[in-house]
Amino acid sequence: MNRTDDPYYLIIGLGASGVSMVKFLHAMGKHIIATDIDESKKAVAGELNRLGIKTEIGFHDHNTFNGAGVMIPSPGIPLDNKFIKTALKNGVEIKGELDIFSQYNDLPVIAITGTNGKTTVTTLTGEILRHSRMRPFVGGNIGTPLVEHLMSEKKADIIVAEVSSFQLDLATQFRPDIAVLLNISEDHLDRYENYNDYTSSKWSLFKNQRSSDKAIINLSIQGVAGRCSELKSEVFTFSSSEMKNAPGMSGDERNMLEKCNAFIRPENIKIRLKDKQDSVHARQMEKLSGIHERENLAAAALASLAAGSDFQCVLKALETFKKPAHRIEFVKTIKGISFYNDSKATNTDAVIRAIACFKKNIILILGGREKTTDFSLLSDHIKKSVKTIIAMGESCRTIKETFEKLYPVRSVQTMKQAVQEAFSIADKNDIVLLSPACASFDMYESYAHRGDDFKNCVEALDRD
Ligand code: UMA
Repeated sequence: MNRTDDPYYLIIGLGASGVSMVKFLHAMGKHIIATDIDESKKAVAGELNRLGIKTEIGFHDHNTFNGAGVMIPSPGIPLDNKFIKTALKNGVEIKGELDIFSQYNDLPVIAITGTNGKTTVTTLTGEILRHSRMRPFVGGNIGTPLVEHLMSEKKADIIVAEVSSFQLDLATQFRPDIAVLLNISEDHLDRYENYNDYTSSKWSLFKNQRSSDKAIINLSIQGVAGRCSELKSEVFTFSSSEMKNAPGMSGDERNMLEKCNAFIRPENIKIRLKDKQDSVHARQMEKLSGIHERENLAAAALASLAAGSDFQCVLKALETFKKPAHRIEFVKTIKGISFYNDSKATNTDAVIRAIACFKKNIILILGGREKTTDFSLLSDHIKKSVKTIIAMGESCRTIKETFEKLYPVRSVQTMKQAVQEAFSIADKNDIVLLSPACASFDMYESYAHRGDDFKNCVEALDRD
């Protein structure tokens, strides 16, 4: 196909992101072809065909890629995909959903990224803004693609966007008014050449910001002082009191810590943002108990205050806030054994955070699809608190090889077996924690699907 004669948009992938993008660009009168490698997308494609959109399902075709004017891959599609690479060599332009969204959006944007905690902070920020009588559209990596706002009849006055590194990798125009970086730890190393590339992707959230924009950043992120000195935006920081004793802090980092805008201590979080100054006390944040959860709260509070909210609204939102499911979610206690679903823990840092919430006696269910994960990062934490590891999924063998000389490891094939095995070896007051450190796609459609299976298996135990 000759590109100059027929410059269509090629939407690659018909998951949540691709389908919304197709519908949006179609509504904007653009010429579109959509493709998905997965045969099972035929039903979705049928719906698009009825709108007059051409689809190629179950295969990708070099001709279609090479003939496109612009290709828009879904965030989950690696950019070293051979069809994409060849089309790029042939001069086809590539765009990501954040830039398409920015092109048409005229509302202020709060964008939230980080390895862990994005969904919690995005949700809580949305809640605080709602209490402030604002009408936020909450979307992005959290599940509702951002372009849905552009098609919605519902009035909004601010966008709260959860943003992933995959989305950032194709962002050249995206410029959030308020950008939040929660934390960075090892993740997605199957997609990035190395940890440094992943880190750079996260920091790129700030790259288009101007001096009138705001950056909200966790001081515990490695190399934070150097990175912050390069930002054009106004920087606000949050930190936990534990950082005071952190080894290897530079003089600049100590300086930043002295001046940080939200300081987290066991008894309270002291927050000050320009003329706004107050504290959230421990009793007001019982639902968010771990250090990482308090960091999430500090970040959401700062983002909301920066967007014009006030402390009363932060407190009101906290009263009604429910943590999103699959994050250290209490399921049930059966015969004194408590079950927790932390299926969203798809990297080692998230597992470390979960383990830290329980003092000891944990039976840990680990495993799934690996992302070139270094499981040994868990060793010290497992040593302190984990009685037995139950390994499942594609990474079962790697987990066994990493830990079996040091700790008891049992391998299982299914979630049902994992739950039954855990229950059979647990003593009263033990914790059974599903916190896999892996993606779910070897056995499930998503982490939510995996978490639901875990919960169903626990419920089934209770019925037996
Ligand atoms: N596909 C192809 N060709 C390929 C490979 C895949 O056509 O070579 C197709 C698949 O068959 C599938 C589609 O691409 O139909 C999947 O695309 P996708 O993985 O981007 O999934 P979406 O359903 O569009 O979901 C994406 C985000 N997924 C990822 O980034 C992996 C969702 O984040 C997001 O909620 C959604 O867009 C809406 O914006 C999920 C996620 O796991 C929650 N994110 C990662 C994370 O949080 O760690 C980054």
